[in-house]
Amino acid sequence: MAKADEAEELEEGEIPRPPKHRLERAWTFWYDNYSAKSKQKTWGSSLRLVYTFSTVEDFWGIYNNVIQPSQLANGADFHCFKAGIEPKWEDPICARGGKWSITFSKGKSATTDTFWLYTVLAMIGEQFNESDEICGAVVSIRTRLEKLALWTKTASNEAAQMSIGKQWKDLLDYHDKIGFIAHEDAIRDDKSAKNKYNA
Ligand code: MGP
Repeated sequence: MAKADEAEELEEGEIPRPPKHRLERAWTFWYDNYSAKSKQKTWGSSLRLVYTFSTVEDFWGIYNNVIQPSQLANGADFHCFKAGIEPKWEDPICARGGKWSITFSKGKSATTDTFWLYTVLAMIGEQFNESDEICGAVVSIRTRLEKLALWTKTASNEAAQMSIGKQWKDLLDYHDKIGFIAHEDAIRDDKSAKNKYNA
């Protein structure tokens, strides 16, 4: 739950600003652009840190001033991760983790945008029972589809992953099957990696 900051000390004649509401922890938005990616030698070299926020007001400030994910160019990824965690398999906190994914065909942009917002609000509001297991979320815009992924920390912890997968579906009111792929399987088998869990 967000806590209001202590009232700031005012200079004479200064108008008090309402206190900001602190989140449990800081979060970072990242952006990656696939068109640049195809030209790059190393995956991730077009990944950019956009903004770190730790209050409710700063979250809405950035959210209301960036375009909706569905408006991003094909090939773009937009990420919201706990501050200090990079949205990469190589990050030490992500390395033994994996991701739950939901994929839409194009034309469901309103759903993608709503699901992205609800997912981010659930993360930053610490709504997940296993909130320590959450690394962050990614929305990916591709030519024919749009994808949402929720990255978690410990792929081997089946109970935690199943709890997160089911809770994610509940909060989005999403009823189709979703799958969890461990990053180590994605690294080994690339696009043919099998789901470790289904919810
Ligand atoms: P992906 O996770 O299958 O992305 O990665 P997506 O968006 O489902 O697929 P896309 O083709 O539509 O972009 C695609 C490829 O990017 C992988 O096979 C890797 O080669 C590379 N890649 C993706 N991620 C998340 C990473 C990462 O974290 N680290 C490294 N080194 N490569 C990655």
